[in-house]
Amino acid sequence: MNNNWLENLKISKRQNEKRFAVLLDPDKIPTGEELYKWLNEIEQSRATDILIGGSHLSKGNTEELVKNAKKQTSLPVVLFPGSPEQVTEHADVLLFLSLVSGRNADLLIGRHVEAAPLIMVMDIETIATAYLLVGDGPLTTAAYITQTLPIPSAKPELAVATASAAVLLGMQAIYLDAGSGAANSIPTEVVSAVSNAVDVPIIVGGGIQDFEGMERVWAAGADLVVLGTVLEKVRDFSQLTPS
Ligand code: 1GP
Repeated sequence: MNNNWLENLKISKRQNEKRFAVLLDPDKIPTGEELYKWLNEIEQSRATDILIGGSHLSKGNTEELVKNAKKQTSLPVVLFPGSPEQVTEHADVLLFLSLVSGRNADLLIGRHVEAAPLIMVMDIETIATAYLLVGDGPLTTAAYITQTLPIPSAKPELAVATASAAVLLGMQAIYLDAGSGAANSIPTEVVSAVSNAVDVPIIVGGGIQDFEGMERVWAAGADLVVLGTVLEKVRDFSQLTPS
């Protein structure tokens, strides 16, 4: 099992080279010619990574989308799976997520036990990732589907304690998520508190709308910023260039 993606992310972190991922939700992105055009635009944008997955999929085909993203772009394709069914070895990297902000045993370890025998025989870089939902509502799909309470935004110390525990348990990256389409992105105070407390790469997403929003979380210590909803709606990178 190689670990190139994580090593590269650590190098980016050390060199303060901020990265930006486009999240493709298999349920919400176009197919056919439209998908082809969108993947070309992603390839030509300043995006450094592609994440694929969703907390709740009803019709999308993750494996097909991964294969298309691999074929039509040169960016690393990173799985961000909401369930074991979304795991495919055609991606470069698997974020093996444990929902450490919640107390749902299934999402802390249960699904992982189901998926592990398959993952062990796959040739895919697998990164133990602590996944923290943070926010105060309105209720996001992620919070509803996982049936967990997010960490309150005004309590950075709870996010720090949670992220620290995850690192002590051996987790290799932290994903701070306000939830897809969240009304408010993660407060910069939470990002900077977690970034100051732990050394592992920090991924931040949820509710980020524009370049200024990305810059704010980068400046607070995020190493990789993830954008999904805003790009699904407009499929246009112009709001992500400095004004
Ligand atoms: C969701 O962090 C991702 O898990 C991206 O969120 O869709 O709000 O950009 P958005």
